Amino acid sequence: MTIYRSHIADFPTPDESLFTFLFEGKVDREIPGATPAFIDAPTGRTITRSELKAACLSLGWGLTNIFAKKLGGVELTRGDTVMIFSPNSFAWPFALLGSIAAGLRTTLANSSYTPAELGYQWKDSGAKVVFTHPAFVPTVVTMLEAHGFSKTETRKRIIVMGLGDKEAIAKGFIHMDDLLGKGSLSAAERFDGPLSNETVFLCYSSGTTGKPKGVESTHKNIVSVCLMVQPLFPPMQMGMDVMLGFLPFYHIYGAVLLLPFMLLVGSPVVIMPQFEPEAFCQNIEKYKVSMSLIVPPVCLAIIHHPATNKYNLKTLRFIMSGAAPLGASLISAVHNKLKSVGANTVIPQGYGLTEMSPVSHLLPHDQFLSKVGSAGLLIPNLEARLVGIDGVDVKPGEPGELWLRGPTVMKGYLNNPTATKESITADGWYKTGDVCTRDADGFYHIVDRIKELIKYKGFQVPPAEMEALLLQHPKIVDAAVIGVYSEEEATELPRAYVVPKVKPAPGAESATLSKEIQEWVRERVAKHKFLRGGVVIIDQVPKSAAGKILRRQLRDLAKTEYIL
Ligand code: 4UU
Repeated sequence: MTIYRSHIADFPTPDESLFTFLFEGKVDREIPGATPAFIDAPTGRTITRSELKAACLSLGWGLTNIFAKKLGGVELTRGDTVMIFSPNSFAWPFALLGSIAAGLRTTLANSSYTPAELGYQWKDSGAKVVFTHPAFVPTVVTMLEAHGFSKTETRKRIIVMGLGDKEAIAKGFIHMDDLLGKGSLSAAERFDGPLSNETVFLCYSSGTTGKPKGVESTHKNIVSVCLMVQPLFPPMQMGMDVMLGFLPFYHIYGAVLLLPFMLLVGSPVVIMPQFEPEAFCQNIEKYKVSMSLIVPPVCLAIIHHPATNKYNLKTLRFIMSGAAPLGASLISAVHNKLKSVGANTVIPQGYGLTEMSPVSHLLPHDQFLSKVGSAGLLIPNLEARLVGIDGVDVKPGEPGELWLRGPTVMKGYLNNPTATKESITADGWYKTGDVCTRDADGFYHIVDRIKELIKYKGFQVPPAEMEALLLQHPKIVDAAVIGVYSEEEATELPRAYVVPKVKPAPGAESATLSKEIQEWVRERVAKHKFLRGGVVIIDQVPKSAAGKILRRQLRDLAKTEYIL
């Protein structure tokens, strides 16, 4: 067995609840309460750390002492799960941290989910209540009604998100404002004490195979990862650095690095509802933004969008890309483009997985050009192995599946011991499903993915879920879904190979059926799952003797095809 470690010495991480860790003791002593924590990009509204802490303790009190007792909501007690279903907003961190202060688990749902997709996560996670953006209330109501809740019952399970903007929403629903300002969790009521094994986040990931599963990230996982990331992050200057936050908070990348991690380092996050090139550049100028976290397609926008030339981007010194591969040429191109407008920006990469809470590798900012294209170095406290298909560790420099061990490996998949056992060995190694090489300097390169997963712009598209959906189409008898890489969009695109009941003639007839299937899927799934890579009609899905789809064969086939 060859075990690799970080070049940075390991250190112990505390056994504290996430809330206590961020707002009590050492961190609280080091960062003044008057430091801005979050800024709402569209309005400029700002909240300081001490205001945030007070509001979260107040919301936590409201959730456990007012929601059921005074407002007719359902009872919420420690360990219950609440769902957050909203695009980024100023109210989002309050919903998360207020729930955490009250000892609740939070399950974070993609805000472009359809009622059916949301319903899957609602049921699987066992959530009792949904925090949602005012515009999304109808989706949640539809979802809850599909799960048998009456109109009155749905009102007990929805909390409309917002701070001081209650007038804007439909009457009859409980609003976050109704829970605020009525009391505050005392130290005794707060969620304190050793918590290493208690779940705080339940994000959904399909892992190496199958449908999305609830990833149980514990307080210890999240507290640890924040501390472990710090030594490889560029040093931040409190009072100087400003982070632009558009990555969705509901994905673990944003949920950890834009929220608890930034509260630990003490630099404010300017919250954008979503990525939009003009607003991105405008906000950098307006808020003198110095750093941002991105996914690879954002590089294309920076290179090609006219807004890059229109605004002052000189303050932008650091952007980190993660969640999908970013090629060396794109890194150089975006670096040069930013240089041409006067910004000397470093663009390192990070690598991670939901199951690793989520970061495991970071490229040091001062080596982003010398090690361009590398996913970086192992962060401290983690051990890594590169394992061949024979289960034996590969020789140095050779590609192998990355296995990881340490305090940030998830507790497991919720209510799914079989999947947990398949992905975490008895001695604690998490099998990533990604194939890497490690060079002589300890830098890792992600070279392949052996799991089924497709990533569209950093979002997971689980093939098994797409295939199950396609099999419900009346004209389809078999289907397989893979990802095809698009240079133009710097992302994989989901492509379906389908076997129709009645084979259409090649040409126009086939094209019509492909279009029809693409449209049918569009009506049923969140936008990141649209079959943007096309629908290809085939005679047979290649399968192993055991009936497993041979995705590799389809990927090879895809390389020879050109589809509009
Ligand atoms: C090639 O995408 C994530 C988490 C990403 C992340 C988080 C914090 C990156 C940097 C960071 O600092 O999680 P999931 O669960 O949605 O997807 C995980 C999968 C990986 O298994 C891998 O296949 O996404 C892919 N992936 C990458 N691939 C993630 N980062 C990279 C990368 N290069 N840099």
